[in-house]
Amino acid sequence: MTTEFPSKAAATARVLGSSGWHLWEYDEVTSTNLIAATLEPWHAVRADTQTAGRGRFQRQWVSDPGGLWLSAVVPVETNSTAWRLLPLVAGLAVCEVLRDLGVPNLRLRWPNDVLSDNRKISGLLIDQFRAGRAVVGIGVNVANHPEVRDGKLNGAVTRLADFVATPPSLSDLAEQILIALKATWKTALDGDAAQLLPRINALWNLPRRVEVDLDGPILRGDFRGVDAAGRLLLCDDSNRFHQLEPQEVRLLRDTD
Ligand code: BT5
Repeated sequence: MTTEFPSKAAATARVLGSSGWHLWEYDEVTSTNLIAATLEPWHAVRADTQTAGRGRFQRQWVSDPGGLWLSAVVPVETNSTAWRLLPLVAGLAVCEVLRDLGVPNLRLRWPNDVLSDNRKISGLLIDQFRAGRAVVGIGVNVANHPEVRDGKLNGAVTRLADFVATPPSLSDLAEQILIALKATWKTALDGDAAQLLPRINALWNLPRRVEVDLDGPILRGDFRGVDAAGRLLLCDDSNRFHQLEPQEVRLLRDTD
């Protein structure tokens, strides 16, 4: 993956109050994750649109105007416990900000989707371009309509404006999410991930029947949440208990 420069350079990064975040804002980029790739920790990139927004496995992420397309650089030791928890800790931050703004029935879908009433409102994509830091890509539908660009998304997506008469500006929403992310991520970095677990596990709507694709073998059973090491906990239909490393799990499908 090559890192890129935006079509129109932002003049300077805006310092976000006392949070320590620096926010670079652009009109249009390929992907905010690629722009953030060369930045230092606690720098973030927001763009009004992305021409090559990405999901996992090189899936396309529709990034039409009116949505929040944000990438935040955070410090992390590769393969540490905190590293394995990063998608969940970031998802927690996004969920809590959206909940406080008034989005109802929020839940996480393993590993990186945020749903409201089973419709996707946000997706996260973690990249690592350099040792010691990760890029947390966060897409949130705010007032945009991705289903207009991709008809397959009809009925499967929702947006902040469906619930909140006057959503915050995209810059303000970026700031709120960055502040929440820093708070949750610092807790994980300090080795206190266990403190976040009840908040993360409350977001799966447990118990939940699932099918887990281990890149070939399929396990069926009850999803029991995650543990403090970031492992997915599953009790299969033969009553066997599994602690699955995140990288073992290609897909977790709800079956209820
Ligand atoms: C994700 O991937 O959900 C991660 C999306 C991350 C997007 C952010 S935006 C800022 C940063 N820069 C990037 O280039 N990416 C990150 P995944 O779980 O693979 O889901 C992708 C699937 O979500 C697609 O195949 C569609 O089905 C669906 N999708 C695409 N655009 C969507 C949208 N705007 N809202 C809801 N669902 C969408």
